Amino acid sequence: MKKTVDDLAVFGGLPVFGEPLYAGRPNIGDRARLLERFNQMLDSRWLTNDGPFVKEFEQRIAELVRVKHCVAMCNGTVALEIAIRALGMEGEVIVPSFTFIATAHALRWQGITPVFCDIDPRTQTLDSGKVEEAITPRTTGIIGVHIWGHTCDIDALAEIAARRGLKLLFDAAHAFACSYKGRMVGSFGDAEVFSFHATKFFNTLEGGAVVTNDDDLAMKLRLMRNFGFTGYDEVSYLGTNGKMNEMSAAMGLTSLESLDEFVAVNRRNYLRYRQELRDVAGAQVLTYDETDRCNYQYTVLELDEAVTRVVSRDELWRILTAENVMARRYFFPGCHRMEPYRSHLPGLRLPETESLAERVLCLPTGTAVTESDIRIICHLLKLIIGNAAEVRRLLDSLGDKLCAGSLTI
Ligand code: T4K
Repeated sequence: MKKTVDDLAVFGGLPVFGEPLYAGRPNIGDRARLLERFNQMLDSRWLTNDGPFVKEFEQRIAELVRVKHCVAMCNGTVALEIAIRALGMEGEVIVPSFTFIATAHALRWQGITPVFCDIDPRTQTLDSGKVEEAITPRTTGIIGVHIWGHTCDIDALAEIAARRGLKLLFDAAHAFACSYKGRMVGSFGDAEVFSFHATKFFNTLEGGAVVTNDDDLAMKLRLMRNFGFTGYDEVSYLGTNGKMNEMSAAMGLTSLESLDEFVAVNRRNYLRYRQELRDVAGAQVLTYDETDRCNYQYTVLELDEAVTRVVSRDELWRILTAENVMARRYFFPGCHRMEPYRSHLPGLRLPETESLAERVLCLPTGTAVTESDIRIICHLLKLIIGNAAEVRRLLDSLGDKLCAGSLTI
């Protein structure tokens, strides 16, 4: 454990971890069971296109989230694109800017304009009052994002969508195995989209899914996922290749068997971070509402301005990175401040999004992170934040070197 701020790697000390400790290290289930499934797949010579593992995976996911249809896809981004197209969205669609860039790109990729809307600082998801203000005659839909697994104000968005005749899609990339008012995420709006990317707490290597209770929509999704084929020589729709392969489904089925364990480890890590940081003024671990199901996939540190005025979030991030603590600045700087959107929207200000994007850091969690790792990370955070003025003085004496050479990130 480091005793003084002079020991920090950024000021010349040795990094506290010998190897990078990543946020987003994949959780891996029973290896023997996974390899058994891989062998089964190779023996059967059925590698993709609605294979037996994909079918079983879809059925298991549908059961788990209590929804009629699950259509597995090659990743969450393509799942979003196909869902958007199958729902007939066009013109303008309202989305938060505080999200992964894929939410906006999935629209723009299809010539649809993402209309960025600010968030409610309490939920960090779409502010329903501002959604209403953003509706124009060109608006055809709303995409809410359940950020960090915190669900949107689903009731308010559903009411607006119904009253204004808009499609409602949820980007539930962060919210697999979470619930809203006791009902599993997956059955809200016209459809919801999951991501099962390697960095998600539940992964299929790469993968995603659209879930819905709408029979016609599910049929369309299935056709669009496979080039629009309705028979060997017949194409009835404009489609693409969004298929999940058997290896991903095998990984998914194996991950499902360890789902409870992954959630339990994430929860343990989250509680440990909260416990260790409970007395740190100016830095809170974002809390989860335990009356609903959560996956605790992200442990998010939120800094007050009282801290960031002295040591900015970015400086803290650089100091941690020098220690091999690879925290992430999700979702900085906000989609509206990234290309191609920034150039088209030079005057757009989203105060809540911009403030939050500069105050949060996602800390390493998951099964690759031990309780001892968390104690060390929290000790570092306490050392830095508790001695912010001294850290500031040393940073100033470094000048541009913090961003130079090996410290450039
Ligand atoms: N909507 C939302 C709200 C999303 O958050 C996402 C994805 C999507 C839609 C789209 O879903 P997908 O098309 O991705 O299924 C990551 C992920 O690529 C992305 O899936 C995720 N959200 C986003 C929040 O984070 P990066 O750029 O941080 O990922 P990457 O590959 O740099 O990995 C992060 C760190 O994790 C690495 O530095 C090291 C570690 N890592 C990563 C991989 C892939 C490992 O240790 N092992 C690995 O295999 O975007």
